[in-house]
Amino acid sequence: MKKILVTGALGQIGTEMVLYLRDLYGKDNVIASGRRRKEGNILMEDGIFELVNVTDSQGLHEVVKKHKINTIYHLAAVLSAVGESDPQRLWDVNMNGLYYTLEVAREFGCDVFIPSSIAAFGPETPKNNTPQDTIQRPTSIYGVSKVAGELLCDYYSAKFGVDTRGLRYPGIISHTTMPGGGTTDYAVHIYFEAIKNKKYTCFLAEGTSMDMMYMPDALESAVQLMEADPQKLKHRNAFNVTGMSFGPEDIYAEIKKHIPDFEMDYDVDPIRQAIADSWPNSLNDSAAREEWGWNPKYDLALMTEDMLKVLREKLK
Ligand code: AKB
Repeated sequence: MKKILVTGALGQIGTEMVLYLRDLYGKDNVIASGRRRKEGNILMEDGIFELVNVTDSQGLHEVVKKHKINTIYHLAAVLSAVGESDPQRLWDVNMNGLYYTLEVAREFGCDVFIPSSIAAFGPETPKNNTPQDTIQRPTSIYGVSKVAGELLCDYYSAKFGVDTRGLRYPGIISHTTMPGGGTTDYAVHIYFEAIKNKKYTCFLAEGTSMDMMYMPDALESAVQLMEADPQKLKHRNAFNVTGMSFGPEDIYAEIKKHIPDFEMDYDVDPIRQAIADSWPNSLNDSAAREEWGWNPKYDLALMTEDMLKVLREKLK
């Protein structure tokens, strides 16, 4: 029987991951955790929520012990754009948080899911059809923490036998919880603004292509990887995965098919633009497809249809 702890449960992916895992494994077997409570949030009312700051190893240790946790979905992290304004805090949360998680996993024999990111690549990486195994010299502190995290997971897996698995997530698009301070966030904001104001000012320039994925595919991919036969996995901790690749002008054109009077202009943020320019345009995810059957369901057209349908209801 799985007993799962989700760190960073109040974040964009965490909130939906907890609900998804509870559906699969049972409400009482999935413990949500975060560094503060958020009254009114569904996770405060339905199932167990524990206060856990991942930079406090003792607190993490106590919760894992108390609930006899055997699997950790470690989602607590500071994202790319906000990380550039406080690199020291990013390092503390992303690196010390991961180190304490791996240590507690080693001690209690837990399996660990840890997302890496397209940020693990850099300007010297081949930009198009980016291979699974290639140059990784990221220039953002977030990217540096992601490469270091991939390596640390490889180490814990080889040295201590901790079953660590991970995906290089692209930008994740969802309608439930807003992302907090990423470079790909525009692709979420644009849908909300299209419904609310029929106008959006994009902080990335036209032609900035990046990989993206719709939340249902992101949730399914994590569980699919965690349930995959270990004998078949050659790349445990850092699978390239993507659902689609587009730039601001493509998502704008797709939304405009549904909202003809939607308008978009540009006010480029140099910090986020520099980060986006250092990331790939499109990933090659054939290793994930071959080793554990990755097969995303949503492309830009299907995702846009669904996002607009849900948000129209929600923002009515
Ligand atoms: C970000 O933009 O920082 C994240 C990511 C791609 O890891 N969404």
